[in-house]
Amino acid sequence: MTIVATPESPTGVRVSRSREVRRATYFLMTPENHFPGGLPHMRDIIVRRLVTPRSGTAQFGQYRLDFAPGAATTRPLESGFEYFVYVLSGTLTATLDGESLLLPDGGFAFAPEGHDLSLDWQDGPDAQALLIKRRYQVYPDVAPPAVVLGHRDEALYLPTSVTGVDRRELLPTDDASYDFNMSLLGFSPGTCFSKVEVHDEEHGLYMTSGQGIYYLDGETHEVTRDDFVYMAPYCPQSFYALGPGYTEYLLYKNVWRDGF
Ligand code: UGY
Ligand code: MN
Repeated sequence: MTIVATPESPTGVRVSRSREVRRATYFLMTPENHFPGGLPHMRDIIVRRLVTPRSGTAQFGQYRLDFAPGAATTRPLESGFEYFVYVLSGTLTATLDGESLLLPDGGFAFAPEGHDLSLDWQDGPDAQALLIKRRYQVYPDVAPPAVVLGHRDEALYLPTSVTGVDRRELLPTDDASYDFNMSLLGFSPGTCFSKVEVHDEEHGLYMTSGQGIYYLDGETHEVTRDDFVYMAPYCPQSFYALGPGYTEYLLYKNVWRDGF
């Protein structure tokens, strides 16, 4: 395959063409392949399906939602699922069980299964958000999770084993009621994980800033802003941040269950 360096990336960052890749244990999808689509009851919202269970292994859906002025869900999101929404840019109104709340960029909301969530564009420029959709995995004698609302700026930085690598958790990680985590991982230029991870959990990774090299199951790939990476269970993975500037990604990870 020929790799051609080009300055014409939609994100304005100099990257190589032909970066899309799909392997048995992962895939990388760049903005060129964030195909616009829709879902019922989402008026004027462009739905870019980044991963769904149709990928073969993923047990969740992750979408980028683009809201033009006036765009809105015309009724609460499909019932029978839990949802997490994170605003990338612009402002949304999230209505949760009838109560409305402004979500500026960096704001997020978690709606457990059985709670109604609607999303509307709010005044201002177009808005973009990420949405996670999945079936809640009930576990005997574990209480269902509660609604969570917040903003990235309120999330605590947790220490990691590597200087220059930060981690912020947007959902409780020590409560087995929550069957997935959403984490913001931040990297100073030149930092990297201290090992290649292999674990039972799967990931949906969305690059929110910066760039770097992702090691995935024996190969390395350039990743940059607005790229999406799906990692199946047991996909060997590691990251090296290049800079310039801070690199960050939002990471989905299923937790507290064992897949039976
Ligand atoms: O928590 C994680 O599994 C995380 N360190 N993985 C990753 O960023 N690929
Ligand atoms: Mn991991």
